[in-house]
Amino acid sequence: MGQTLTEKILEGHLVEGELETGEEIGIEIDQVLTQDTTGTFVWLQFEALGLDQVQTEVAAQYCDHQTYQFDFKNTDDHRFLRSAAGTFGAHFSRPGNGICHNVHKENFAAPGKTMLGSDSHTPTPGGLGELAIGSGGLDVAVAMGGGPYYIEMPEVVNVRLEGELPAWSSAKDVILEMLRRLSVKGGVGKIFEYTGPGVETLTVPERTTITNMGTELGATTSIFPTDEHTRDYLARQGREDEFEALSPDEDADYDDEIVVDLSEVEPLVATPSMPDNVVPVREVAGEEVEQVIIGSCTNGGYEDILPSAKMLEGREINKKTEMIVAPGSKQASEILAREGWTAELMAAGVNFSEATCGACIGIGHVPASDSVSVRTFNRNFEGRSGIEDDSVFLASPEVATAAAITGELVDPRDLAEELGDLDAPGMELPDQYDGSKADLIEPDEAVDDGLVKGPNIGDVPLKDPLGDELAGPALLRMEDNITTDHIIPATQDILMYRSNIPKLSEFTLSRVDDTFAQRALESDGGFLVAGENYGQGSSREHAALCPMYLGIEGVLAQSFARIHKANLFNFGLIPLTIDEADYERIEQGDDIEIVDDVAAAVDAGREAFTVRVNDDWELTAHLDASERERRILSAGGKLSLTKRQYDEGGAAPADD
Ligand code: MIC
Ligand code: SF4
Repeated sequence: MGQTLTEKILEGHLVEGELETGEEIGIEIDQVLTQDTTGTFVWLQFEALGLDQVQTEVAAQYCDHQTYQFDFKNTDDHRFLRSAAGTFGAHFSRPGNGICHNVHKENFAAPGKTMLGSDSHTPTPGGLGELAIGSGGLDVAVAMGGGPYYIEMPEVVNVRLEGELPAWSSAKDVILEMLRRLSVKGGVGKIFEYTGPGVETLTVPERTTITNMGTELGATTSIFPTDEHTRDYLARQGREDEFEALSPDEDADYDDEIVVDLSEVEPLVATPSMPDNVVPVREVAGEEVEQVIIGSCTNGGYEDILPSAKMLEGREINKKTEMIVAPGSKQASEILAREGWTAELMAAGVNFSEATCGACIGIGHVPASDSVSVRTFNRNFEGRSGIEDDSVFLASPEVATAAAITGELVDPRDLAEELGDLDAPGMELPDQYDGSKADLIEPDEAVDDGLVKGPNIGDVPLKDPLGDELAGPALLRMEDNITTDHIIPATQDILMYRSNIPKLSEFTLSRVDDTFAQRALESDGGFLVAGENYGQGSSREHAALCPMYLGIEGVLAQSFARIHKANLFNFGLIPLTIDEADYERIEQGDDIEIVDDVAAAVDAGREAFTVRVNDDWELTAHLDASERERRILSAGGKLSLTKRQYDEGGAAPADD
C-alpha cells in the first residue's frame, strides 16, 4: 500500500514510534516559529532549560500581535525578543514587518520540511508542502533546543478537490465549506491532505488560505502536494532552489475521504460567533454592515488585497461603512504601494493599517456597539473583536468588499449583475515579490548578545510534582467550545502581561466569570468543569499556565482541543474526560475528589479514575495519556521534567 504525503514527510523525520494512527510518535523539527505574545515565554523557558543555542535549521521570532506598542510593556517584550533571538541564534522580524505566518511563508516555508510554531495558525505553509504544526511555547522551546516533538499520529484524511472555482468564489469559501460540513471539532486528531485535479487550479496563496484556516476545524495540520504553482511561487519569492516535488503515492491509504467539487462552491460567510456557523451569503443578504476589514494571516496577502482594490477601482465605499485594509506583511504593502493600488484604495475611502494582527484580537478597529463587522479573518469568537456582544462575519475579500460598496451583506454575483460593470477580480500574483528585507534581522546580523529584560518580564513558575490526593471544589462549570480567548483573552489591556504571570492570572476566565481568579486564589486547589472541545482556538500556553498559577489541579471536560490538552500536560494539570450525563450532574461548587493515590495511578498507567462528588456520588473519569505525558504530569509539568533530565543526563533533549 502506498504512502500519503504526510506519511512520507513524517517518515523522513521520525525519531521515535511507528506511523500507526493513534500511536505516539516523536519527530525531528526543521523550522520553528514564534511570535511576540507567545515568544517571550518560549525564550524564558529556553533559558530556564539552560539551553544556549538554537539547533533547528530555521528559527524565526516575529513581532506581529502587539505592534502598536500601546504600553512600554509591549515594547519591552519586543526588545527582549530581539535580544533573545540575537543571543540564541534566531531570525528576528521587527514589529510592523508583518504577521508571522505571512512573513514565514515569504521567507522560509519550504516543501518537505517540518515546522513547529507557538501559534495555532502555524499550519499555513502546508500550502507549500511543509508539514507545520501549532503547539504550546514550551514544546517550541524544546524543539528549538534540538528535542523531538511528540504527537499522537493523527488520522490522515484525503480531501479530494474536483473541478474549478467559479467566478466570485474563492479559497476562503472552500475552507468555509469545510467548516460548514465538519464543524470546529471536525478536524480534531486529523491531518487534512488535499489531493485531486482541483489542486492544480489553486495558486499557493489560495492554498495557504485553506491550510491556515484548517486550524478552525481543530485539525493538527493541513497540507497540499507541490507542483508548478509551488515552484512558481518560490521563484517569485527568489527561492526557486528550495522547490521539491512532493506528492502522495497513487495508491496511498487514507483514513477517510471528503470530496469537494470546487465548481459548486459558492460565496459563503461564517455568521456570528463561531467559524462554523457558515451559510451562503445570499441567506443573510441585506444585513447592514458598518465595518469591513481585509487582513489577517488568512486573507491579508497581496493576492487578497488586490481583488479588493480592483473591485473598488473608480468607486467609493458606502458612506455608512468604514473599510480598513491591514496587510499581512510589509512585503504586501510595499508591492501594493509601488503598483499604485494603495492610492486607488485610499481614493475609494479605505483606511490603511500597519502590517499587524491588530483587529483580529481586538487591538484597534473595535466595532461600534450593536453593529456588524465583516472581516476576512479566521475567527469570530464572541468578544474577540474587543466588544462583548459583537457581530463579526467572516468572508472572502470579494464578499467583504461587496459589503463595503453597498453597506450591506450581498452576494458579489448579485452585486455584479446589479452594477453591470463589476468584473470578478480573479487571482493574480505579482511578477516578483520584491520587498525590502530591512526588517528581518539574520542571526549573524544580531545586535544583542545577552538578554534584555524590562521590569514586566517575570519568571517561569514551576508546579510541584503531582500529589497523591487531588481534591477541591469545581470552581467553574462551563459550556461546550470554550476557547482560549475565554480562558486568557488577547485584547490589548491583557496582552501586555503575557510575560508577567501573576498579573496575567488575574484575568483568567474573566470573560466567563470575573470572580473566578480571586475565588481560585482563595481556594486551596480546585477544578474546572467543561463540556466538549474545551480550549479550542489559540496555542497560548498561558491558558494552562495561569490556571496552574492559581492552583487549579485539573480539568474535567467532555473533550479537549489538541493543543490545549498538550499544554495542560505541559503545566502539570490533569485533563480528565467525563461523559455527558456526569457533566450534566456536576454543579459549580461541588466538592471533587479524585480517589486514591493519584500520582501512583498516573505513573502506573491507570486510565479510569473514580471521582467522588460531594462525598455523595461517584463518576468514572478517563485519562487518555501516553507514557511520556504521564511522566510529564507526575513531574509537575514538562519544564520541571526536562530540566531534571538535562541536569541528570547532560544534553538529552527528549522528554523520556
Ligand atoms: C490567535 O489567533 O488567537 C493568536 C493570538 O494568534 C494565538 C496566539 C496567542 O494567543 O498569542 C494563536 O492562534 O495561537
Ligand atoms: Fe494574528 Fe489573527 Fe492570525 Fe492569530 S489569527 S496570528 S491574531 S492574524
